[in-house]
Amino acid sequence: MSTAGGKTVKLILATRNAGKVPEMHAILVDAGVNAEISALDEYPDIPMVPETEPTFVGNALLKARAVAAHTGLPAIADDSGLAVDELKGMPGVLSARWAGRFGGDDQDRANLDLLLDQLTDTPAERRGAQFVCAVALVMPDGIESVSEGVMRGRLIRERRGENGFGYDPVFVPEGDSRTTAEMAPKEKNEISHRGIAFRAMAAELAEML
Ligand code: ITT
Repeated sequence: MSTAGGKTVKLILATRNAGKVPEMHAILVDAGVNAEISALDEYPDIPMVPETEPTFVGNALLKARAVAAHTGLPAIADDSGLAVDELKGMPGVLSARWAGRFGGDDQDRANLDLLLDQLTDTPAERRGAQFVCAVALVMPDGIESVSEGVMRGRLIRERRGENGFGYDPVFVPEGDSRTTAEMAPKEKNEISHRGIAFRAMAAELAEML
């Protein structure tokens, strides 16, 4: 395995979703960084930071700064969402709670039902949208770096596919005819806003070390 400077770097990924850790690890290894990554479930005493900023970059920085300050380790955080052309970029940073606060599986279903309702009268040529992801890296010495990824596409009228989460069942990326819920996870990562942003951040980190 190739590593930056041959040493292992310890990182905290500011998420309670432990499933993101192996994905991040693989992207870092590809960039030549051998990292030992922990998620927040290993630090139960770190308080949840409310995502109060109006931008993805702002929220990602909020989370990464809080975790770096608390642990003294390099911290990575992401924020993402769907920006719909017809809704002037919304739900944007409100994507996770667009239909209000439901929790659990009902949350994604309610968010998507509401979005489809809102776009009922919107014709095909105005159904453009993009997924956006911002990733922030905050080093203990205060150095910060932000990377963004965008995946453009269009919204269809009915759900298709079982993979993914959130708005995936109605999002068809540019250049494809399937929704991102009809793609294998690896295939989606290659073109996704999150994949693009994380790979850019991994390259930045490789440079810093
Ligand atoms: P964390 O903040 O704890 O990481 P989260 O995924 O709920 O979890 P976000 O604030 O990043 O938090 O919200 C992203 C929302 O945007 C998510 O709930 C989805 O509704 C939507 N979203 C983001 N990326 C998506 C993707 O790849 N596919 C489908 N929906 C996505």
